[in-house]
Amino acid sequence: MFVDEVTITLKAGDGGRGTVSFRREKFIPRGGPDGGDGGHGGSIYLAVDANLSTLSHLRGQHHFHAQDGKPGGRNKRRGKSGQDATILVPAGTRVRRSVDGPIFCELNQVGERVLAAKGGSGGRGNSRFATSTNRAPRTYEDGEEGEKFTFFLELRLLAQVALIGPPNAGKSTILRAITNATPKVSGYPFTTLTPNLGVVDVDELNSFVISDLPGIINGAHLGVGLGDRFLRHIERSAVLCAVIDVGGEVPSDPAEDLETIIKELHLRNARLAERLALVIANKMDLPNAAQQLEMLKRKCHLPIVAVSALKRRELNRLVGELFSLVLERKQPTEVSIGDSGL
Ligand SMILES: Nc1nc2c(ncn2[C@@H]2O[C@H](COP(=O)(O)OP(=O)(O)OP(=O)(O)O)[C@@H](O)[C@H]2O)c(=O)[nH]1
Ligand SMILES: [Mg+2]
Repeated sequence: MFVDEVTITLKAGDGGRGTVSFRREKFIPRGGPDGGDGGHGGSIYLAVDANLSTLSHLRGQHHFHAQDGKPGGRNKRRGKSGQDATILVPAGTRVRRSVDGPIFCELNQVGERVLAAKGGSGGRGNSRFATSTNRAPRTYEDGEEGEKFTFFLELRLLAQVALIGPPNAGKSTILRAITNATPKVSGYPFTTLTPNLGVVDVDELNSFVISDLPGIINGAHLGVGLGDRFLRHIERSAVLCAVIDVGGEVPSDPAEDLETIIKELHLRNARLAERLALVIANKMDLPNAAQQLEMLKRKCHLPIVAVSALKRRELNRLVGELFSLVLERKQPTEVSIGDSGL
């Protein structure tokens, strides 16, 4: 499941209280004030962790506290400061203090760290209040309260790859097979009504995000079918990949399906068509597939990877090809899940 929004409350640590105390030494009958200051409360930071790709780790835990500072000690000793706390988030996390309020911050780069709630300062101990007229003050300060906020976090996933193609070509089946996402798959057109996103784990260190868009048909750029709204989403992905069904009943022509997709991309925006980098010939397990693949190869100038998403054939090769393309065109572009335009 993709968690795109979470609400958390943060309470930074309170400062420690200043202390009232007087020096007591053997041969000095009336020692001066020596109460130390309280320690500072711990602050809470938000920081980007390169290994996170969702906000789901924050689902079970909504409240975060940093440690309070300790009271001051005798001998002007400052109390111990509370430890800071750090909440890790994936790159692309947008933070607000109210649901539709202004953006408080956006964390996009690994290594970025933002102070989210500041710990309270420690209070002063009585040694700080001594004056020439008041040499034995009993005055002290309480520590300042740590800041307390509710934050709304929203993750804008970067979908480097978008799967596009005619309805029923098997786009969602591919997404299910190579990612942790579980979009609905069914044998009728327009099963997918809104884009789905999934993370492809290439190996232990590398992953990329891929989206599966609703089927594109003739006239999509004019809003036919589910149309235009989804072409808008493709515009944010650096690598476009056409999924074509090559297992259909003859005389269906997969090259024609591909032509339609390319034409629709062109009509929407010529630059989009240039981003089409790979054709996935799907349903290779079906009897007509080999013959239709040949037809497609004759007319298609793009690289083709032939797979069976259903039988999970050649999917490792597909993931390898997609990842090379992602590295080649490394230019993060955004798809926001939960985008109100969907
Ligand atoms: N035989 C065979 N069937 C497949 C393969 N991949 C997908 N299918 C079937 O094709 C049908 C459509 O699959 P989907 O993944 O829903 O297709 P889609 O492209 O997401 O379709 P829309 O969401 O409607 O655009 C389903 O019945 C799948 O089981 C495959 O490799 N071989
Ligand atoms: Mg689908």
